[in-house]
Amino acid sequence: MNIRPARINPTSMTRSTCPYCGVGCGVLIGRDESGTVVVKGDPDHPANFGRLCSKGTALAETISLDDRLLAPRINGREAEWDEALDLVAERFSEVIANHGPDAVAFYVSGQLLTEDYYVANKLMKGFIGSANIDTNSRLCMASSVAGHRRAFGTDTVPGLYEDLEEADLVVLTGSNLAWCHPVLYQRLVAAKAARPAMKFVVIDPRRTATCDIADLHLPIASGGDGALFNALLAEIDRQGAVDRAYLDHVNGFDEALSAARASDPARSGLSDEQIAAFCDLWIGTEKVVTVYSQGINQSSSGSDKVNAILNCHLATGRIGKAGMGPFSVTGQPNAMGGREVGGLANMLACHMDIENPAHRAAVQGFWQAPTIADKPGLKAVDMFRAVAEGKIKAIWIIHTNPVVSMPDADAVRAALEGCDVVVVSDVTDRTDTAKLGHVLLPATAWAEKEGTVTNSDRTISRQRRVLPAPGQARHDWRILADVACRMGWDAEFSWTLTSEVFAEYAALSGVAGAQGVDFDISDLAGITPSEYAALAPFTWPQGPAKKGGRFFAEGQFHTPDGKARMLPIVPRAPQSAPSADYPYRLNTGRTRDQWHTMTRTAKSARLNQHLGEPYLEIHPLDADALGLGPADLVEVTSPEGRAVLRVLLSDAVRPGEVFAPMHWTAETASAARIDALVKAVTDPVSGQPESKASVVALKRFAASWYGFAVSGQDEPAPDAPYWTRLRSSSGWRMELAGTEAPEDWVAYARTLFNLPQAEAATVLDPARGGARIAFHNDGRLLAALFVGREPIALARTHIVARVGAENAASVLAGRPGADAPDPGPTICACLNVGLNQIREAIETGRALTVPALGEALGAGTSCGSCRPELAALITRFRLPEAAE
Ligand SMILES: Nc1nc2c(c(=O)[nH]1)N[C@H]1C(S)=C(S)[C@@H](COP(=O)(O)OP(=O)(O)OC[C@H]3O[C@@H](n4cnc5c(=O)[nH]c(N)nc54)[C@H](O)[C@@H]3O)O[C@H]1N2
Ligand SMILES: Nc1nc2c(c(=O)[nH]1)N[C@H]1C(S)=C(S)[C@@H](COP(=O)(O)OP(=O)(O)OC[C@H]3O[C@@H](n4cnc5c(=O)[nH]c(N)nc54)[C@H](O)[C@@H]3O)O[C@H]1N2
Ligand code: SF4
Ligand SMILES: [Mo]
Repeated sequence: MNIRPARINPTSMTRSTCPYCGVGCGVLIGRDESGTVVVKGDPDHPANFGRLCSKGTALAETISLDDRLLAPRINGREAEWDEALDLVAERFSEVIANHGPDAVAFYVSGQLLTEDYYVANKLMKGFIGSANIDTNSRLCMASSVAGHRRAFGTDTVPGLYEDLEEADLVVLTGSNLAWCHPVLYQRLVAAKAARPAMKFVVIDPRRTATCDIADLHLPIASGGDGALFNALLAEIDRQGAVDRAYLDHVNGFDEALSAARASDPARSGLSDEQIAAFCDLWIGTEKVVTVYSQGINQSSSGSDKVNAILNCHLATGRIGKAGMGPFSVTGQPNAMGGREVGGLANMLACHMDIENPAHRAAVQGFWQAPTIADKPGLKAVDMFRAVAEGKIKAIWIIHTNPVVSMPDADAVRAALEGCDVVVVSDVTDRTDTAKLGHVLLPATAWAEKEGTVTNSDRTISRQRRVLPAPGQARHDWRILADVACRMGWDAEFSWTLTSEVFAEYAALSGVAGAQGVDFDISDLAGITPSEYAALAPFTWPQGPAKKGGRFFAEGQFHTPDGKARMLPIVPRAPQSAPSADYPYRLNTGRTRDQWHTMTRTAKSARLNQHLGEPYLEIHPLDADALGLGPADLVEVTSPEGRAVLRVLLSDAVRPGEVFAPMHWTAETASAARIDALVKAVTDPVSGQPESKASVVALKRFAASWYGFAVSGQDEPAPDAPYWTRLRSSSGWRMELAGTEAPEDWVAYARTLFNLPQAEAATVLDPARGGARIAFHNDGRLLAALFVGREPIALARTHIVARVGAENAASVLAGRPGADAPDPGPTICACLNVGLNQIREAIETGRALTVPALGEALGAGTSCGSCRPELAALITRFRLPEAAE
């Protein structure tokens, strides 16, 4: 292929890729005059054309070495690499020798770079000889992978991003694109502005920020998508919209149709009118793209839900053509690359099948491997169960935090506590998982490492290194290869450059292509280090058979007869049903400005200002029935575990359903690891857990005191039944609550802040249970604690800003002076615009549109991630008279 060199930017910025979501935005990294690292959107990258969201914009704030793991550790003490690597190799070899290769496992991540992933997969499947390598993509993309493979024969995403812009109708189901793929969402907003006739349907039990763009929002019952898409298929047939010519490329139409006709549309939880409106729009719009994400995948019927969607596109031939097709958006930056490379326990490298003897022989031959795994390994949930049962005796966890993100997370924690050998490769030791590692291996982080990633539309981009490896940190692939060499395979793991790993992988994909597999990038097999250094983004495949573009417009599926398969779908409800003991449905997911378990995004004070506390979104009617007020705390219990969260009243969720973010950890809150409550039930085909449909009981957490604290000191150690701890612009901020008030608040505060000697100013009101304490050094505020019997209603932004300032005692008034009104919780993270400011501008009629808010306050004018929230605030605060 023609390897276009990346254009050299005159300002000597380095081109790389954002390490967060699967949109895969290109970034430019450089330094300003003062030498500070700056990150901007790459105007030439085909995913984002210069745009970045709030998380991408804040990347430079997350690269500090605070909290970094900088040297290997063995049982808590620092060690040399040689000792740590020898130990890992010895312990793994020992377990394999005594108990067989299936007694060891790797649990890896869709955030690993392709080269890292390639080495991990090669070591486990070809040399250790087990397929016990699984990845957090099992929690994320496995149902899409299973659905694709069942329908297409391979795990192929047929379309491209521009299809979403060219479509006349975009259906988003189980996707909160505005928060989770913000730049793709912004591309859609721009497409709609250019072509107002374009329509959007959002299918989600909640009214999310994404609904801002929706012409139609369908608040589907949890798990109801199978019933809805079955209804659509039956209606496609009834209205005569089946593409008979395209059916020549498809098997299974009749069976799929009769199953669809037999299924009850009412199980979608939608009214006949809503279903009819949806079907008419979908059938009546040829150029339709159906985008889906975790509301589809994370379900005990996830793969069937995927196939129900694919059925509709196959029946109408709306696939692989401009502006048409099913489109699974990937979550992690390299979720797609990991699938390509064979990171899942049931796949081989380069989309080849572990069950296929010809594929196994091809891979083994190419690797010159002593063995090759011949049956699928354990999928994530089963893998940790096997750890708990002692069947897996050594596990290596790389680039993921399963003690927080796996369902039934307390059981995962217990499993690791009981495991003989736990090795963790991470960039920090401050994770709930690393706390349990016997051996910790320091990895280089984004901006220090190099390799490639594949985004949602099959675009492969380079991540480039701009910072030196700090301390002893090494690249993930290098650490894996170092261990492989020590296990006796030095010839096969002897690369010295990342580009050599990539070239080997590209060559192997040619072997796959020769087997008729879709994934072939063998044009790059001869890539040189300098070509690799200059590699510009390109879309796979890039092999002799096909270069870039879409798949399946003319059929040509990767099944034995070349035809796609439609599947008969019998919709199933989520496995747990609400009951008298656990009456509420617990839905979980993401917030706009945090990334998963917060180890990186929570380093940015700016990002921490958006929804900076673990919360439970609950309908006001349910809250009333439970006696829950607006800022109360609620105790959430499931058969698996418990959490205590802040109540967030909202009619965006339906009565009987509650929503909580997945981000909080034992590092950031006392009891808010939401996966401790999630039942570990999985889809029978994909093994993906049902992360969005557990059942819980709710009870007011009867706090007798509430507290808010700020500190400019070292990390505080809160001791309270409820606490949360986050970095702020001036140090730390904490929320606290308890059931028994300490006798001496000043002593409590001294311990909390580790300020045994500092001068204190206090306002104590024991009769009313109130205390306000400010520690200072010659009048300069060091830390402050506010407690009372009710939730603390104080201007938090103002108090955070006071840390380090003079006149410490004045903070005890708790409110800003008239000259400095409280901006309220941050909505626009880029320009730091708060809710109160926005509300004021709307209520006074000063700004009644999103662009007007931009003009008046700057809000929404930089990355644009907050625009859907601005629109929602306008609807909420707009006074009736102003609307006239
Ligand atoms: N800000 C931010 N962005 C991220 C991430 C992050 O951590 N933070 N993570 C990235 C990753 S790895 C992923 S996988 C993606 C996930 O991206 P999304 O899938 O868009 O995000 P989620 O919030 O997990 O879930 C999407 C929606 O599914 C809805 N839902 C729940 N049950 C159902 C159902 O039965 N049917 C339907 N139709 N909808 C349902 C939920 O209410 C939720 O709004 O985001 C990526 N982007
Ligand atoms: N209830 C519920 N649970 C969920 C979900 C949900 O929607 N609801 N979503 C699921 C989904 S879709 C996903 S993708 C998972 C995500 O869950 P995880 O993968 O567990 O979450 P992360 O916080 O992204 O973990 C990444 C880890 O890698 C570390 N790290 C960062 N950079 C590097 C590096 O370069 N090398 C190495 N070795 N380590 C590094 C980080 O510090 C962090 O500890 O959560 C899943 N869990
Ligand atoms: S949308 Fe945001 S998080 Fe996703 S890749 Fe782009 S900048 Fe990064
Ligand atoms: Mo994900």
